[in-house]
Amino acid sequence: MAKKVLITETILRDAHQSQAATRMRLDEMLPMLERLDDIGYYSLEGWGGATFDSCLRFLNEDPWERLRTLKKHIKKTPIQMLLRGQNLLGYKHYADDVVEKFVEASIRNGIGVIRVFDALNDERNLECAMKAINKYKGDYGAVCEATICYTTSPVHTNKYFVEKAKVLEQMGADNICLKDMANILLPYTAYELIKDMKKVLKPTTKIHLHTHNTTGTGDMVYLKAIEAGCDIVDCALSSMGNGTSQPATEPFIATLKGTEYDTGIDIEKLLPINEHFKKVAERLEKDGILNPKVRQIDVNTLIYQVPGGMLSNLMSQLKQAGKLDKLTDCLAEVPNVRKDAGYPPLVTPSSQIVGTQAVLNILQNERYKMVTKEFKALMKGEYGQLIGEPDVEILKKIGCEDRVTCRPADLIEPEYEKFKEEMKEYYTQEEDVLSYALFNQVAINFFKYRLAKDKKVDADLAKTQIYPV
Ligand SMILES: [Mn+2]
Repeated sequence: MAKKVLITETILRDAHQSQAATRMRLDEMLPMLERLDDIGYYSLEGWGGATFDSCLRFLNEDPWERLRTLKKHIKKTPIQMLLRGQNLLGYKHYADDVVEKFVEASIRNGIGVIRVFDALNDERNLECAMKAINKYKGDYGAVCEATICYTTSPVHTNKYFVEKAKVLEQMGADNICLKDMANILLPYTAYELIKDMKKVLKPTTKIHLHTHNTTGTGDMVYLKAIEAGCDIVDCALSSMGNGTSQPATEPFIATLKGTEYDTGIDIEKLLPINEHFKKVAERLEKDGILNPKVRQIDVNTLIYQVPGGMLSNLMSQLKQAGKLDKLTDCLAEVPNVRKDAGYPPLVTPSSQIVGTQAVLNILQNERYKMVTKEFKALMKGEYGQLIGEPDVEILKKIGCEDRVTCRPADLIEPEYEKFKEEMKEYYTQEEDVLSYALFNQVAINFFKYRLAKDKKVDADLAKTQIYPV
């Protein structure tokens, strides 16, 4: 039976987040939006992740205005976003009223697929966002895509992932995304895992696979996953594909052409679009934002199971301390810390928390002599439930015997009105409150810039440009 494989194009979000610190500007996307809309992709990932932060912090763009503009030009293909569960697009848990308002505003402004994940795979951190997506999606035909972060450990068995998929489906997921942020999922493992997931999920529930090509296995992972019944895969146009980004779109479409999995996408239509993004990539390289090295295969992750971004963080921390010679010791300490903490998947923010703690353990010559505030919070259960049991002796040593066992957001009072009050002098739309809730001072700085530009009250501030023209 012929089974058309669907493709999500990530050139507008993860491709430049992974290769160029999320610095692609809206004006660099605009000329190609109608063409991208005509390709026949399942979705165009274009918002969420780090784009929101980058718009406010570096690009002087209103992220909501970016979304509305994308929607104006992309009429047929759903725009996809990445949402960090109860953290939304920020770095801490928010109260439920803020989560609901954020989801509603995202859908109302044009999001068609919301991919929602939690770094610890604690479904209680997805509950509120998923309920909100399902509450508002109907009016706009949006899709609720619940995510499982893939990782390896003695407790992360196929059975664990399959049960998790079933739970998320029961909670109201239309799609299940398997998110391999570090490219550690291997082709034959992917085959087995997706076969098993397909067996328990409803035939209408789509499986969406996300990986990168950091370690060079990405295309093979997709191919085996498709043979196992995977419905959708994430690719990035070759100008910003491969390496730390997604496997490239064009070779993958060519690979499937004429087979039972044929995507139906006309590869020739992609050529002019890719030519355009080649120029954007050149601009980013010229500005020192895109380092061509990100396109090379890096097998370190396959060996140390440490994601690329985390490895470079470790190295810079050690370099600062003048202890680069301790890198091997630190790499060996990472799996120990991870075990002590109940095997969290290594994705933001847990990757940084575990990595920094490993460095402290080595540099202090004593394990857990010093701990970061974040490591304590992780061990206490403030980020959510850890699937392995954290080490009791260590809990005692760092003063974490009193642990959080409820859904972390149950401890947060409603906070939307408080945020609204705090930023009222800059209020122009409900979305501004949400920008402020997530990025406080960074949002205020942007509001000031916007005010100056609109009212021309401070010509100098209004002229401020991040990039030379
Ligand atoms: Mn990714």
